Amino acid sequence: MVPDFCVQEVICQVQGDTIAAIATPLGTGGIGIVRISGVEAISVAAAVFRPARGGAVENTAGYRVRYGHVIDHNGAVIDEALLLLMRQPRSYTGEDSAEISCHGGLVAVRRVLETVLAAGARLAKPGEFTQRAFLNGRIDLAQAEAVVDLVRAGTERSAQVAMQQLHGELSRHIAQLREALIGLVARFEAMLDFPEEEETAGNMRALGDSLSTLRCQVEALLESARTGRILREGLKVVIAGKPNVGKSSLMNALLRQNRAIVTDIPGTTRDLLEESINVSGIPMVLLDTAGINETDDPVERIGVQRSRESLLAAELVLFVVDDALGLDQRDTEVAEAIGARPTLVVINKLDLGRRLVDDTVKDLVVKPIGIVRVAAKNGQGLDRLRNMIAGFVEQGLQISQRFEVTDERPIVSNVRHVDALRGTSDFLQAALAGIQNGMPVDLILIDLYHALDRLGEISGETVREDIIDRIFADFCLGK
Ligand SMILES: Nc1nc2c(ncn2[C@@H]2O[C@H](COP(=O)(O)OP(=O)(O)OP(=O)(O)O)[C@@H](O)[C@H]2O)c(=O)[nH]1
Ligand SMILES: [Mg+2]
Repeated sequence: MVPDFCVQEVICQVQGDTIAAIATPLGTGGIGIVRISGVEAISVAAAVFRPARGGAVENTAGYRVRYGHVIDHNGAVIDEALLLLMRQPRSYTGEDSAEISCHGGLVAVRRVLETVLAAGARLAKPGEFTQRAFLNGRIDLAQAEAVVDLVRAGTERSAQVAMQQLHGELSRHIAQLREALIGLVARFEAMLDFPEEEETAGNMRALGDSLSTLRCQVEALLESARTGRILREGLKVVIAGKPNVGKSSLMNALLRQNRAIVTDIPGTTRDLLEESINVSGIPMVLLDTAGINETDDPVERIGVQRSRESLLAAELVLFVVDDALGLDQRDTEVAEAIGARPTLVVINKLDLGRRLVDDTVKDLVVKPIGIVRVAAKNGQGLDRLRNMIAGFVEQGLQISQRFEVTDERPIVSNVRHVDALRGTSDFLQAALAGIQNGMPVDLILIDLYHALDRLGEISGETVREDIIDRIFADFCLGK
């Protein structure tokens, strides 16, 4: 147990040099905010800010807004502004901090920042404010990452997940799992110390059961990751089919804009076209591809290759066939390229006639999740298609939502966390296999120590420094 005064001392020690950055987006806007943090934050603020009603800036209470002017070292007025001081440890970074709200726009905020830098602060690196919050123990790594996710969230659902993580729900859950694992490790270690007393078959079985339960909990978190990833990055939906069936027309119709070039010449689309759309609050990344086709044209060949590659990562395929043209060998080839990915069959050009029988098309596909007739050209049937896409995602989401409600498991949405959880699960599995095969306790313990390390990476307890640096480098400036 660390005595309180020590903690206080640590907090004082990690007050870093004084950093500053513009925290609002660059561009025309009503207000711009310059943020300052570090051991001299308050004296830097005092050097550049003159309160309208006089009095020393240093004496201003925390969380009290003051009105005044930003002045340069000659006393010239740079801007009219509001100043807010936050004293350590009660600030975002845990250090003394100040925020100057000045006029927005490209020039005004930049001039205020320059004045602040001239008064002794240095320009912050991307993510440095949040990194200090992490180093000062205000938030753990998972929470810091949630800050980025929240700022970048493109839909309400993804923002909710990020907010949940920022509040520490994931961190608390991971901490519980870690505590349980530490408890189990202690029991294994006790076996090493007192082998005669502890290492009975019954004892081993009980420990194995507890480990197995723990691993199930880790796996359940991993299962939630699919939902989390979709909410963060969007479901990958690939539009595939032979040339000229109307893939690009379908892309445009779904986007409600003329994004892709449409012509009656087969082989119009040569490259992948990617756009984000939102179906019932669920983000999706829609990909239009070159028609899959044997061809001698070198450019089209590359396009076809890319189409095939994009299918590998598809989470849902819209397999477009042409109702007027009917099926041929090329459709079979497309179906083969799609393989076992969930496939919605879209029979296009409904307006030109009904040649295709549902079942013959469906039979081509390994994993059909539905079939729908549309006319991409005039929008017929598109609402049904949208509903079917949304239905497919909702089905997947419900599974994780059930987890969330009954077990109060948070959703994991970060690739790094998924990787750490997978590693944890693998090491737990190895330990379980060790128990089953009657391995010596010290060997089982090695796997458990690894599992503990991997689990601790999520909150940042056991993560390498270069990884921490990389995480924060991904932040925007001023965060
Ligand atoms: N009548 C009718 N024509 C359509 C429909 N959808 C697309 N077309 C026409 O079919 C032709 C091909 O459309 P595209 O959208 O370029 O087809 P694609 O599958 O992207 O073709 P590639 O990029 O060459 O593989 C165009 O002339 C479109 O106007 C439809 O619903 N009805
Ligand atoms: Mg096209």
